[in-house]
Amino acid sequence: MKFLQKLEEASKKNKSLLCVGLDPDLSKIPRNFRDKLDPIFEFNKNIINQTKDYVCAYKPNAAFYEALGNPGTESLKRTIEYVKVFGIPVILDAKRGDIGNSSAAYAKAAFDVLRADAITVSPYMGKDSVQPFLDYRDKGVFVLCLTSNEGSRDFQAFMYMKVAEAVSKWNNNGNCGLVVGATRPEQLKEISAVSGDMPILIPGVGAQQGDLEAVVKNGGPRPIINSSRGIIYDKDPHRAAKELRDRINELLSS
Ligand code: OMP
Repeated sequence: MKFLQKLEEASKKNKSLLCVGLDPDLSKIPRNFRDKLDPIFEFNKNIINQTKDYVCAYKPNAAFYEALGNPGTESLKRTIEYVKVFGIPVILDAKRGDIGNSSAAYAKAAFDVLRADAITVSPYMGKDSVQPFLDYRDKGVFVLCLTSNEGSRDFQAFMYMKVAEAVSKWNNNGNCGLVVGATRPEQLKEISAVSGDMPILIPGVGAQQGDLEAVVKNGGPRPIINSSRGIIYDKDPHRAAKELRDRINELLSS
């Protein structure tokens, strides 16, 4: 099934625009998981079991798994396979992008080996660095447009509209999306005005204190609103995900 179709089905079924970020940190996960054979997978599995009825997607950030070496990669693979059981799409947050030949290998790793449904990529090296990902027509490709961190003012501030317009043109297979931080609601409005019906992945609510109300208002027709630490480290992830899903829906209808 195509990424976008899978996203829409999960979104419809769970009445949700919420994406939960699976960014597990061994030093922060509860003690009872640390004694298990695969602590990261067991922690994720518990989060998935508690939140799977309230999300439209999951977004594991590759850094947290790669930092653990081969066992981390195995935990990531198992996590992706586990999410698949519920028909929910997985966006691998890897922010890749290199010369075409190397990007092709990154795309193979994400889509053929890890079997993610979508990936985040950087546009900095230009279209040929993103093309190998776009060639996987059934997979989603989220291009960084304006990120949530302070440093996005260094370079991205001068070119985010150029990125949004370029990616709209690269979208021949209908599999592109953009990434815009929830901490940049005014720019999100400008971006969604030119990005048509491309989905916009919006991280930065919760721990980074992005403006949820403005994000829902300015996020275009297909916002995907991500929270990672705000959900996974809550003492009750089930309640945290449900509350955030419901709050988004409330804002949508107000
Ligand atoms: P929390 O701040 O814990 O909700 O995590 C946010 C997640 O989204 C992390 O995995 C970040 O790496 C990622 N992210 C941002 O925080 N800001 C961005 O602009 C883009 C991303 C991303 O591409 O997902």
